[in-house]
Amino acid sequence: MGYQSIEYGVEDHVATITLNRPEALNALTDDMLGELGDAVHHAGRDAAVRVLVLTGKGRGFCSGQDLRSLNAQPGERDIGRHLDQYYHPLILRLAALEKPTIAMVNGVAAGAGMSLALACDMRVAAEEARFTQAFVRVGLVPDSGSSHFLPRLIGYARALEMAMTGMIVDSHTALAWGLVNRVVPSEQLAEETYKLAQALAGGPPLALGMIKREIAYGASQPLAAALEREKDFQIRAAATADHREAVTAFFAKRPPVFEGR
Ligand code: LHQ
Repeated sequence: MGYQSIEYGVEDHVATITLNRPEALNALTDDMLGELGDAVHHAGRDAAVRVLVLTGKGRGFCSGQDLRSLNAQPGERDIGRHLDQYYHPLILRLAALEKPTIAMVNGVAAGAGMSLALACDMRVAAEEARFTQAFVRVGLVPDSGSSHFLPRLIGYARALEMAMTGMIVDSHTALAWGLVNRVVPSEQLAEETYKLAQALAGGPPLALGMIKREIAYGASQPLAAALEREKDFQIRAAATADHREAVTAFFAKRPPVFEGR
């Protein structure tokens, strides 16, 4: 699709976005952020895409905001505008995508690069993956959704320790803390990630979209409100052809084939 700083491809209903500035551990430039936002938008609109995988080329996943390009514009940088223009729409778009998203964390995820991984629904990490809320190490504070996602995933105390110290968390600690769904040797990273992606791509797309919204809502709402939301979505799910297909397939003792309707 003519991207310069990322790669985008779709295979077997799974779209993959690969951050492609390996020489800077895929640090995020304006161009890259623009392309990333466009690719996520595209994946959302493409009915052939049922799952999105986000990964990085080379030995890093993403080292966060490109500090060189920030440095190049001292005095005239408006971080608020920068966040409004690039990061916020991207993170909101990822979170609102009614399709499962998986961060395939091949290496270090730092600062806003870690936020990107957190904004995905699941994380599969290579043993070499590392996570750091690097913001504080450059005198900044968590942004791009880290303050929202991190305490929900690993709890207050660990989130605060990561955010306040900028400590580097290795993949096994990340797994123990619930920051990632699984850790695999790097040579198995793609295989394991796409196995999960294919399992999700074979699921009922409308229900998966609703599950994503339901869990996000339920995580922050009182029980009574969550019950109402579950009811609304269950009524919708029960009315889909995919639900009828699944029940028919169950009694026919065959795997269901879902069409997203
Ligand atoms: C980099 C970067 C990088 C440029 C490695 N930029 N080149 C902030 C402000 C405004 C608006 C929006 O949001 C934000 C949010 C943020 O993301 S703030 C946090 C920004 N990120 C960081 O502070 C992380 C900086 N990087 C590091 O601490 C280390 O590179 C980590 C821990 C990620 C990896 O360490 P190593 O594995 O030892 O690799 P390295 O440091 O040797 O880096 C390899 C190369 O990548 C190196 O370039 P060189 O030419 O010397 O080989 C680095 O300069 C470059 N690089 N991160 N963010």
